[in-house]
Amino acid sequence: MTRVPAAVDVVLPCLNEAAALPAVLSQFPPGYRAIVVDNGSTDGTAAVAAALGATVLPEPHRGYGAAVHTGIEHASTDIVCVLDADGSMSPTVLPALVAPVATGRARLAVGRRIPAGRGVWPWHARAGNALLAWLLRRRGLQVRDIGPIRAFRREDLLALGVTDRGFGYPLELLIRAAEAGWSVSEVDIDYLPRAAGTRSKVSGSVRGTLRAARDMTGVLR
Ligand SMILES: Nc1nc2c(ncn2[C@@H]2O[C@H](COP(=O)(O)OP(=O)(O)OP(=O)(O)O)[C@@H](O)[C@H]2O)c(=O)[nH]1
Ligand SMILES: [Mg+2]
Repeated sequence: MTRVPAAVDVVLPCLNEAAALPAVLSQFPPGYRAIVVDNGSTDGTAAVAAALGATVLPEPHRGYGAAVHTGIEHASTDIVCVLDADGSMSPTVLPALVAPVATGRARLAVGRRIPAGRGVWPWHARAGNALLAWLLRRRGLQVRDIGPIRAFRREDLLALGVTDRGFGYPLELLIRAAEAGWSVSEVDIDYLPRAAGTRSKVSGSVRGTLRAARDMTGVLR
């Protein structure tokens, strides 16, 4: 099992990312196909994505997990990736995440964000993230980030049965992977400033951080 897949669907959860999508989609490696899941954006995200050739799915239920889950359900490739659409990470790193899954070295590959420059990753978000990663390592999963970029086999992921539909989704996914004894490969990736003209929904604001903390705490209970 060392072949490189001919096609990989990439799920992009999107809430008002029209300004970021052109640069993100233009960097897709050959064979990687964008599925933009639009969560009621009001900035023309869906039209921009469609004009750039992405598959666009509307998701009426708000929340990161709701969008990601819908995208994975609609994906049709064996291996699927998930990537933030705000320009904070480049799709050019996706093949490095797909490789360990394609060869069978890992059931799940996740990106470990390495901030490219100061101010990219607010301290409160980073501290919470480090604490959660430590809790996961105590459960036997060797990760240093609860990152929003990952690759996996579609059937595997759907069988894990992640139920959170908000910002607890990435943490619940890792907890379930640990419980299922999955091999997880963590790949260093550059964490870039989000695209100009887009607004943070999560860690860039106190409100967003509190929402993510609430969702994640719910997962840990
Ligand atoms: N579908 C959907 N996507 C969302 C929602 N909230 C955020 N997103 C998307 O999820 C991704 C991550 O959201 P961000 O706002 O970048 O969150 P973050 O990376 O923690 O915060 P920043 O550090 O400010 O970038 C982006 O692609 C958003 O467009 C939501 O409610 N629904
Ligand atoms: Mg972001």
